[in-house]
Amino acid sequence: MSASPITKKTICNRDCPDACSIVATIENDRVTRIAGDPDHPITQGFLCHRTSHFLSTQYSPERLTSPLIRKGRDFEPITWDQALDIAADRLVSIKKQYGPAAIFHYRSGGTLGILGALTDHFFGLFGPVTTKTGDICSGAGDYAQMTDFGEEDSHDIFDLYHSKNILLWGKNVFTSSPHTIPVLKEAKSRGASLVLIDPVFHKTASICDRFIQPKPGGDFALAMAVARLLFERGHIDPNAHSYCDHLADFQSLAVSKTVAQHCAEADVSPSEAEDLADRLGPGKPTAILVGWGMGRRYNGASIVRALDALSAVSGNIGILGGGASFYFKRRGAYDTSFKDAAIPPRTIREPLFAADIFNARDPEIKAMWITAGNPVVMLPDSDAVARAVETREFSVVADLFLTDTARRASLVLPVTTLLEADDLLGAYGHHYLGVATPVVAPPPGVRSDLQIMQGLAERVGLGPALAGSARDWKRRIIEPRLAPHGITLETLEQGAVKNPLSQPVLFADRTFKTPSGKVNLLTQAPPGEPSSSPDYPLYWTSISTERSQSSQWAKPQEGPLVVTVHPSAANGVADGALARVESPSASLTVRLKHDPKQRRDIALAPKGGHYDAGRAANALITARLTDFGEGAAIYDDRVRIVPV
Ligand SMILES: Nc1nc2c(c(=O)[nH]1)N[C@H]1C(S)=C(S)[C@@H](COP(=O)(O)OP(=O)(O)OC[C@H]3O[C@@H](n4cnc5c(=O)[nH]c(N)nc54)[C@H](O)[C@@H]3O)O[C@H]1N2
Ligand SMILES: Nc1nc2c(c(=O)[nH]1)N[C@H]1C(S)=C(S)[C@@H](COP(=O)(O)OP(=O)(O)OC[C@H]3O[C@@H](n4cnc5c(=O)[nH]c(N)nc54)[C@H](O)[C@@H]3O)O[C@H]1N2
Ligand SMILES: [Mo]
Repeated sequence: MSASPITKKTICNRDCPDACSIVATIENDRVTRIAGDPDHPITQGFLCHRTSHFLSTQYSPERLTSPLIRKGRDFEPITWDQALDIAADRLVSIKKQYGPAAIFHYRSGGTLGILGALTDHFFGLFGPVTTKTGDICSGAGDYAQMTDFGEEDSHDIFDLYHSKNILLWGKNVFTSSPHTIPVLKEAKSRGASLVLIDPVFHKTASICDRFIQPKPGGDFALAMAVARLLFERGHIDPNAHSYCDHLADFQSLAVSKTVAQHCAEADVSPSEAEDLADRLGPGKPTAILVGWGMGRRYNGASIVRALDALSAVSGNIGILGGGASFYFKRRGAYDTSFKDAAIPPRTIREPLFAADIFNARDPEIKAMWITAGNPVVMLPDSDAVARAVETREFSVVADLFLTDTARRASLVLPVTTLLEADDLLGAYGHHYLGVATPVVAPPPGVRSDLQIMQGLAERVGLGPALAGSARDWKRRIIEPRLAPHGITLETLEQGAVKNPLSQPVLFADRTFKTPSGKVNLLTQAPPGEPSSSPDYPLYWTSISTERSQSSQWAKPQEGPLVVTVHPSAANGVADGALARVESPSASLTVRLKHDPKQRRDIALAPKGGHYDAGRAANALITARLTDFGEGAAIYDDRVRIVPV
């Protein structure tokens, strides 16, 4: 007899600003439907494309349900006891022979669950081992905001209802944070005007009143044009000197070129810069929503610093409806300081993953533990990353699938999905906190990351340090900061709660967490872009698509990667025809799509195409750092289209 359907709620743990509340329908222990929670203030009853299709991933026949050990070129299933015994033996012996620095622990964004901190904790206690530094995703932007404001957080998302202008500066909300759209639409209906500034034409332009399409990375020059206009037209906040350091030097930087020169560099018209200056000045309050993509450029940190400066000098910082919002402090309410005592003996810079691994000496990196990441696909210079994984003495990958990275490991451990997760979540696109509660049990043979680390800890004498159920750990992490505000695990289990430590308006008192207490305005232009050959005229721009979460596709992908260019950049290749995309050192076969709305200097591809299938954008991307912050300049490689 079949049981009647029940519903259960959980919070999505994907690497996404939205952290949605999901309502799952369960029949006979199987999830038959997932939908957005109508009671969650941000989710508002709908899910994104990729997560609405998640049940095919949840119940995919490809999902791993047993640990796998490498045997030559193949894998064989083994039991969990065998797998954990092998892992413990190898890690202990490598540590003994070479020291803990010979082990590299790499954790990425497969789940943003806060309990991931326990994996870090294990490796801190076991070693400390080598860990990653820098950040492929937001290193440059994080650096910029911390340098300028000493703090990285945002206004309450609903403060946008106070804005007269909202600048979506390098932000594709339709793809990357669809739950911002209802807020933007409501702000618009209350009178706000929306502007998109993005070299790529995309759907977000459709909800904006104006679309400015600068040269890739031209935002710094555009911001300087706007700054110069603000100074010339008297739109600098009269009190700016009282809360900004280096105002005169910033002004010198802005006036070092004419508005026309800055605009030519940015490839925009002076009237576009004037429009932005009017919005930031007399058009106040103006919120700048700083996107994540711009930071992934040579001059990425300087661009974000320039936007911070525009907001500050125009007096939009610290006011209702203003702010330069880049990131919401998603971990701020939670206390994971238990892991902070461990100081890694050395670090591998994430954007330079392969080179730093190959160059590591005394000791070399002998073992690697990869959790919640698919670096072969998602880090630049895929070929080198693949070799770096393949050539270790011992490498472990904890994942749901035999990914391009897992396929190169010695040992693969199957983990739980977002519907099976038992965890705590914050969000980097709003201030609501929530708990992930399993809506179904994982299939037999699958374990959570916590269970894996606990199994390993028991085998190496660290059992007591990691002991406790997921709920015990949630309680321990919630209590220190939230209990004083009357929020417990039980409160969060009732439904999402706004982080009581967050501010409705950030820096409302115009004091900043910098050493001087003032905004640290930038005073220098970034180093120029390295020269590139005219033979490779197109910026290789591989960005988020609604159809995947990084390398996790809603549906299996077949055929060549689809690359979009302006018709005049197609080098004679017809719309829909096959072509080669070539960089100076590598190439991919792709299917070309024409789009007259794109710039003539861009070749657009989705990020996350699989490597062994010949679809990985990162196979054409050079590993290099951004100007500051150890981010990755992954959108600045040049390619050309060649007929096949
Ligand atoms: N569907 C889906 N959603 C996702 C993800 C996904 O893979 N798929 N990824 C998640 C992740 S990992 C993150 S970090 C977040 C944010 O993910 P991101 O993809 O970083 O999000 P956005 O900031 O919305 O989009 C980047 C935007 O920056 C623009 N851009 C690139 N270079 C420049 C430039 O030089 N100047 C300007 N002005 N704009 C530029 C791109 O054209 C693009 O529109 O979203 C998450 N959401
Ligand atoms: N060319 C190019 N490269 C990029 C980007 C780009 O725009 N262009 N974007 C960059 C950005 S913003 C980011 S954040 C990174 C993302 O890089 P990654 O974080 O490496 O991205 P994913 O492909 O999502 O890999 C996450 C893996 O975790 C697995 N996973 C899911 N849930 C769990 C779990 O609970 N536990 C464990 N152990 N594993 C789990 C998934 O199956 C998946 O294989 O990529 C960066 N790389
Ligand atoms: Mo990211």
